[in-house]
Amino acid sequence: MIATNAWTPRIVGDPTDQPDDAPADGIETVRLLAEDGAATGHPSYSPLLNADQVREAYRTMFLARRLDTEGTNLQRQGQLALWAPALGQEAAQLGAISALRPTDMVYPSYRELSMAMHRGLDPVAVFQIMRGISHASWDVDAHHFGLFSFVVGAQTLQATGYAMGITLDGADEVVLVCLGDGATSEGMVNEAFNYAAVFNAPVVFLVQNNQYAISVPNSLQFRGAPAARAQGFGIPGIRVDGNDLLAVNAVVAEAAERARRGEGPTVVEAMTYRLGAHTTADDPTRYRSREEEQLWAGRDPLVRTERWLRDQGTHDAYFADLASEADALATDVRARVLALEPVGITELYDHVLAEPSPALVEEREQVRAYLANLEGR
Ligand SMILES: Cc1ncc(C[n+]2csc(CCOP(=O)(O)OP(=O)(O)O)c2C)c(N)n1
Repeated sequence: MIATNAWTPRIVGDPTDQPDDAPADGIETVRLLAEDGAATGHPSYSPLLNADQVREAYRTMFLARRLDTEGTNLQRQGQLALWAPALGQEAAQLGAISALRPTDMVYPSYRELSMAMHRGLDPVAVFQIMRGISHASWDVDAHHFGLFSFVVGAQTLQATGYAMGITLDGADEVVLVCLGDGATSEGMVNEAFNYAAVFNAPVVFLVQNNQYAISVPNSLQFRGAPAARAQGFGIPGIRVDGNDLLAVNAVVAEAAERARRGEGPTVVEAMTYRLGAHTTADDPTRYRSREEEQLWAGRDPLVRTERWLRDQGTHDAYFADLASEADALATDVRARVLALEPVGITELYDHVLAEPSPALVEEREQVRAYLANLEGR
């Protein structure tokens, strides 16, 4: 256990309730659900979601996972250029976004299909990106949900700038930004942490620590974990069990409320595991063991949440209906994805900037001329 100081105002929990393979740096992993889904007590945090709210979050997690499988299948069938599965990270995502108000801004990375669905986006919008026919087609302002960021870490600067704007406007909003463990090595992320701290920006950095940046494990990524490193920037850092929906929700809710009160940013390190490949272009058997994958498959956040819901009296019928709903959704999304028409290459320039710059127009015209030249052959 680390000593508490001004930047770690956390009471360490019961060490017997820590994951067996918790990082050896002594930082507590906050949990409210044991691995068998049984509720555990915690000296500082209590569940904030009632059974109905957990059912609603679980529904989105379940539907997103079903579409995740469909995404991988469609890529394998040549219908998508790429798919980035989020299998195993659903509780970290839904726990966090359920802690916000609908008007709070979210900056996703590229794995947050479940968060997009929570914000009412048509999942086909995400499939369009992965089919390579759209940069992203949703209205960021209407959904308070930023575009996917494929430039690792760039979204943390955008989120911090947006949060600084909230302060200048005196608006009653906070920002949540998603990033991975690997992203914390990016210069941009370190700049964002520093700016957020110095300007007391109302932003919560949700680091989904799925333990790998493609094939690079945490042990080759950093010596100081994200929750610990935050303190060097003057930001509270807290680690939470990312497969525990209730704990992530409670920790992010506290961080969001701190931000809303004008007390600045927080780094939340949600410990989780990417059960699938990094993307469909990756083969995780090259860099991690079957035993490790099985250990984490046994910690599946959907199974854990389902157990809690069953303990609370949720009946079989709910789960059966949800499975049918998920299959119907997957069928519908698949059909609509297959019906998507390719866009012209030069149309891809239409949504880069609201007012196209001369350089952009010139590039588009060069591409147009090149394509016309090809047709003439
Ligand atoms: C600036 C930048 N550098 C490198 C890449 C290539 N790249 C794509 S994903 C990735 C790993 C990111 O790992 P992490 O931040 O842990 O997130 P995860 O994919 O595990 O969710 C890298 C290096 C990129 N897209 N952008």
